[in-house]
Amino acid sequence: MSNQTIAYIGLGSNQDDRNGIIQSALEAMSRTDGVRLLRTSHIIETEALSPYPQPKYLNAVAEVETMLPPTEFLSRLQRIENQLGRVRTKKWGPRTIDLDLLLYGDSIIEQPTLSVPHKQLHLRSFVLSGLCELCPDSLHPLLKVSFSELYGRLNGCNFGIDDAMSMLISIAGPIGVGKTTLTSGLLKYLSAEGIFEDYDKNPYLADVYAGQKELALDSELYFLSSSVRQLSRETLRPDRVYLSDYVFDKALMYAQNWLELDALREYEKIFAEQRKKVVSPVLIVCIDDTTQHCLERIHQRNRRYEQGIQSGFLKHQQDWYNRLYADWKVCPVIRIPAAACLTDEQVQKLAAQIRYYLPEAEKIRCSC
Ligand code: A4P
Ligand code: MG
Repeated sequence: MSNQTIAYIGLGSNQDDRNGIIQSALEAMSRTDGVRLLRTSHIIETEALSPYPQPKYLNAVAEVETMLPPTEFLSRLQRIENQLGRVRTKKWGPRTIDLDLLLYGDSIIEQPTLSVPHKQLHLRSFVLSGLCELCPDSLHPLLKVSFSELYGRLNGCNFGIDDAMSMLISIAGPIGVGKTTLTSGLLKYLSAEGIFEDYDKNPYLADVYAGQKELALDSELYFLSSSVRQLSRETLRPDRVYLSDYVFDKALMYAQNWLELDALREYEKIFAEQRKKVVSPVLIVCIDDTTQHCLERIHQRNRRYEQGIQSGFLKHQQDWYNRLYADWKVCPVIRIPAAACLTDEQVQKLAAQIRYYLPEAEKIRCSC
């Protein structure tokens, strides 16, 4: 039996001769006993992920084969960092070279000095783009999701989640896709507080659906003020996790659908002001399904005013969500087919994934 393991190392440099230092680190790795350098990704320039301004990084990922045990391998990497002049100043400070052990086969290692897979890799495009070049279809050992899918969730961004932020996770998708059902299902496995859109209290809604367009602005403003109340920084406590069955931004989609141009301009101004008051989600889960299936659910649940909804309106909603999330830079977005979050087991697995996107303190707080 082979005692060789394939491992991946993230390289980053934002000081001095960044390219030369990365090349030196790769050479030093290939000269290390018990390590064989197999392949490297392209070197890319990336904006620093940092709470304060610092120079851009060069980043790359290397694939190696090694017979060294993981802790031994990490200490060799740290020796290379030291040889190349790494001085540890402050956490996330500029560095000549940073070598992170991203993956060690499929191993899951949780020790005081070593966590594998690297704890932040699913939040960092500068790491995932290299992994996607080398092993796009391999699965993250804990999330059981391919690196190409993890990369797609980030839209080229890097996220660092701060413990002091309010933790809002929002479920998105067109009417009838199953947002409220999924939210309720997830709450069984996440100790989070549910936030449900109170559509049934909107006194204008039924009349608007029945064709009274002159009430559309009142209806949309009613929804807006209700969701601002539910999602505002004043309402959500920084030490809690919240799960909402809608995303704040979709208010604009409905306004665009219902309002005449003048009313829409007025609404957009109010929306932009109100948006400043609400907490941004740290994660969005967007459910996808066919318009036919959404229509079937709408007919089944039989809310009277929804029964006139046509498939064109649902298609428009799907397109709108697709456009929004094709360029979403606020947080990672998990796209999930409705058929993949039906059973209890599927929902439980999704809850475990969601928990993994929260910072350490919240992962613990949020575990049931
Ligand atoms: N450690 C635990 N697990 C690992 C692992 N899998 N690989 C421990 C490497 N080290 C691991 O690391 C701190 C401690 O983490 C080590 O003692 C080790 O036992 P460090 O390199 O000494 O210190 P650090 O730099 O403060 O932390 P770290 O974790 O390396 O920082 P990050 O999280 O890697 O962030 N922006 C861009 N664009 N590109 C970058 O490469 N890098 C960082 C550094 C921030 N922003 C960046 C980039
Ligand atoms: Mg490091």
